[in-house]
Amino acid sequence: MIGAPGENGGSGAVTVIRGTATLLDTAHAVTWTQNSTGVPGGSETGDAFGTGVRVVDLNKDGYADLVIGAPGEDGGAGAVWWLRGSASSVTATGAVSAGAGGTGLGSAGGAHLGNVVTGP
Ligand SMILES: [Ca+2]
Ligand SMILES: [Ca+2]
Repeated sequence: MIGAPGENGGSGAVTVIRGTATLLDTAHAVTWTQNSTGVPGGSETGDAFGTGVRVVDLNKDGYADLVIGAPGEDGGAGAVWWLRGSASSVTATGAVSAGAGGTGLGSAGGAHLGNVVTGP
């Protein structure tokens, strides 16, 4: 998974490239933005979607999920997205997002939620 927070005028994007026996399957790369069908929100200049990225099986179903941060969302409050993994690839089905206000942080000012996404 590759974050490109400066893509599309700073709205940002994340590209998923699956691995193969030889290395990377770039022919089947899939790029996700907030304008992708099923992904909550909309791409706006400065969102910086993809600044923080992580692959982790959050719901413990055996498929790796994508966690994507956009610290520029909502004027710098920031937000985080979760795209579920599946048997075939990442899917927007059931995708959710949470902004700074939804995670207990103040939504005003520049919390920049999603600037870093980490975990076990
Ligand atoms: Ca946005
Ligand atoms: Ca999962």
